[in-house]
Amino acid sequence: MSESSGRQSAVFGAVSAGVATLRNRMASRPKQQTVVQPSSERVFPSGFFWGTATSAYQIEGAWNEDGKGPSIWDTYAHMPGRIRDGTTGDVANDHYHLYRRDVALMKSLGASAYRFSISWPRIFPEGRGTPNPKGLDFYNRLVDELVASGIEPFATLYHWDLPQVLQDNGGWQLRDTAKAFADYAGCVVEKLSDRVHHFFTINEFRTFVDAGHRGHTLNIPGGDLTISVAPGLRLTPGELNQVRHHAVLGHGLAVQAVRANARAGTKVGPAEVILCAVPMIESPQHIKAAERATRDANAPFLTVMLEGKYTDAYLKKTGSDAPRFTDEDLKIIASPVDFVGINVYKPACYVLASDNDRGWTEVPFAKGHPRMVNRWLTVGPEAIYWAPRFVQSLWQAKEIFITENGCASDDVIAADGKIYDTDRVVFLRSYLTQLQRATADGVPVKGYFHWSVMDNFEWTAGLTGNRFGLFHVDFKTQQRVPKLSATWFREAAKRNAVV
Ligand code: PNW
Repeated sequence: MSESSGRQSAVFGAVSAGVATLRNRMASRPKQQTVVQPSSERVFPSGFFWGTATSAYQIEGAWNEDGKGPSIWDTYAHMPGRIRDGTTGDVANDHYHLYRRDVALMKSLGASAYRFSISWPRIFPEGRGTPNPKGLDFYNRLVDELVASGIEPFATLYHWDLPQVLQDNGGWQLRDTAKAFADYAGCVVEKLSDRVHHFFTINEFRTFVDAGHRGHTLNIPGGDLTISVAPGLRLTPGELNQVRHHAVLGHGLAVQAVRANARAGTKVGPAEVILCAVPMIESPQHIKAAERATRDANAPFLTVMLEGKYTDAYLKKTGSDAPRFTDEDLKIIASPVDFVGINVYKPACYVLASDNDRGWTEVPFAKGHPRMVNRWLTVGPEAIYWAPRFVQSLWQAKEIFITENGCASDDVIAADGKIYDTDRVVFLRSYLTQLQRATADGVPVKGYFHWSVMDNFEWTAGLTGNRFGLFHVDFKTQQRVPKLSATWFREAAKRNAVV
């Protein structure tokens, strides 16, 4: 309705007169700010860490500088046809040289924590022996910069970049690699634990082990998807189970190396991509079924690390392909940890209670079940509620970190120079709503690390395939531009709440 219209009817004229009277009345009242607020603020506990995450190979570049040895990812990315867009991590985000700028980006987000990984072959180009001082210097400088910026450093000791020399000798198929990993871990924590108070042993056991040594098949809407990563082997099931065993053994030995070499009070734990079975219906019998299914699904990794034994179901299922192990191995694998880190992107499956032997049945995904631009990223925000809940209920974890969560989007720079990644903002809000629900229910989640602070080398998708960052990166100019989601993250971190 327009008051300037010269063709007002009698009725409209009467309404206009009424509006004018109302406006006069309001003008005479003291000014009031009317802000529409959500009915309840979804606040996180005080001291909750708001962080972002990256890994060495995906951002550092400088692949052969300052005495660094080659890793299996240098080798793999240089093999023709392995990376979809033909790019490599040789330069990637050039973070090795631009780390100060990148820490400033994190500061601009109001982030209070940063999870990065240390490149094993930068420290030990030969996998073991004498550490390379220039490699250690880089992480010293990075940690100093973080601390000076008020950002708590969280370091991952292994994010898939095994020194190539160790792979040449047999890699994780050898028990000895677990021992070499622990020696490297002991050296790093001795140097950094005066400033770094949290160490993750290994990132995503399941992905680098299964996808690297046989091909990892994911259950996704519309069918299965098999992913492969370095070193790109196709082992037999029995050999694969032995590699799984050596990886968790490496974790346990590394936990012991941290206890022996780090400053008192240093905390250590794994960062595993938990397979979370989500109850399709939230009622007691279906919740119980999902909890059981989650324990079963994680048998070779989280379950054995936190229970000190392989489940009967896992040993029965693997039969003659079961890993060979001793009781002493199991004790090492289950060395007590201070926290459990979990990467949560998606529900592994939805389940319902069943009166079969195992007590649960899987619900097949509908073909049209929503996903993000990545084919594998099935949307299911409740996964980030149930995953930490089950980690607490199954294994009584004292502290839990969400070590990764995020999504790729097909970001484009709009005519006004901005990047409107509305899909990522909606993803973030729905997942963090569920995470806040977990903290409100008393689950001890201490922090959230968004994958990732900036677009980076997304493994076989390369530099341009899948952009996971809050900052857009132009890999030609190394320019970083905040996306809309960066603004969202900043506001959430500032308010310590879902926004
Ligand atoms: C994680 N899945 O990998 C890794 O830890 C990161 O290095 C990686 O960049 C990030 O997630 C995004 O992909 C995953 O298929 C790979 O479910 C695959 C899956 C999950 C995580």
